[in-house]
Amino acid sequence: MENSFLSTDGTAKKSDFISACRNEQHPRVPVWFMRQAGRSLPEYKKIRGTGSILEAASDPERAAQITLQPVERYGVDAAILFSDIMVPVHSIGFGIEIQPGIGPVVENPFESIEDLKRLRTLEPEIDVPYVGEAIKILSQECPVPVIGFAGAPFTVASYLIEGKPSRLLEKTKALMEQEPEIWDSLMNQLSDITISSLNHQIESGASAIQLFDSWAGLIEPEIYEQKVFPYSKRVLSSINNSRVPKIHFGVGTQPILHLIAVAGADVVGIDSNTPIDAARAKLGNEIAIQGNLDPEICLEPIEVVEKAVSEILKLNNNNFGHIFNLGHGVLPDTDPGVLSHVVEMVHSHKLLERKDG
Ligand code: 1CP
Repeated sequence: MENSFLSTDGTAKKSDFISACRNEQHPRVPVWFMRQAGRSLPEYKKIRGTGSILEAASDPERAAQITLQPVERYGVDAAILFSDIMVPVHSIGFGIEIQPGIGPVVENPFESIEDLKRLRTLEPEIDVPYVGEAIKILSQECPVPVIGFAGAPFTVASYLIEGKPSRLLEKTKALMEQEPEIWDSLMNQLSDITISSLNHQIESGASAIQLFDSWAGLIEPEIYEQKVFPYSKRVLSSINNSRVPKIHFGVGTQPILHLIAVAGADVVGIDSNTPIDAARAKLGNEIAIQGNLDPEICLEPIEVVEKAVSEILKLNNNNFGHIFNLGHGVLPDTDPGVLSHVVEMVHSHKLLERKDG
């Protein structure tokens, strides 16, 4: 069944989320939230422990439990594995820490050709066995599809080069322009790591994958096309299982939306500045869209949230290829009650049956 996902016991379960990824008919709009695991949930804080997120994510039982928390609390239509985009490069020993309140920090950032030696092929069963184990636990316990994910080569490269979160990406831009051969080698190595990581998650039971190229919109469209797009395309075209929907997401991608799609996505994730109807005008009605409630709006009074949710559902215009989500991740101060209300609102909005059957 196309609109279902398989659990490891071999039973096929129907899923509005999978149907929407495939732009097929289903009764109600599916919804999940980027960064729904962790963050503001009190039940997360209880079991999170005091170590780094990288430690919490490397304990498969705990990672599976955290992944399930938003499914249980909000009733979302998909779970996203509790992990981080830096896990694969961390696991091969690049020297990454995730600092609370900051994000990924690299002790010795990537600077020169010598640093290529610090990267190697990812052997998932040896380097990140806990990722597969967490997904296997979830295949048994999670009532909705589990989304596996990876950072796209560009976004991961930007952290390795900048050494810490940056919105200017000056060093990254300098390297890609001034050292094209080093850039190509770095991006190829990161592409191989990303492909191994995603295929491992799928083999372990992930029912969909999302490629996060969070910062793809921070570079000029022409540069994106030459220096970033080819690698993301290779990653998406190297997914072994064609049944697994592929979601491709970035912030500020309006000018490059067609490239985000033709890189090989089944679903294009859009940010809050890209109205759904504008995205469809660029992409056509065949490809599914994921998004795009502004996470900042979730901090506003509930009437403001309701209005914004209704507006998005209206702009979607009864299209089956819509997965409701935020335009970027849940903000740490978000009241979980607001997200529960958003899920109720989205679920109570009925999609009309397609006349063509
Ligand atoms: O729903 C979930 O929270 C699932 C797990 C998850 C995901 C999907 C985490 C846990 N991180 C991510 C993806 C991720 N990590 C992205 C892509 C999504 C996005 O754009 O937000 C990015 C860019 C990162 C890098 C990262 N890791 C940041 C952002 C830094 C920046 O440049 O602004 C941060 C703050 C982290 C740390 C992190 N990752 C995850 C958690 C729960 C945390 C917080 C740290 C902690 O609890 O110790």
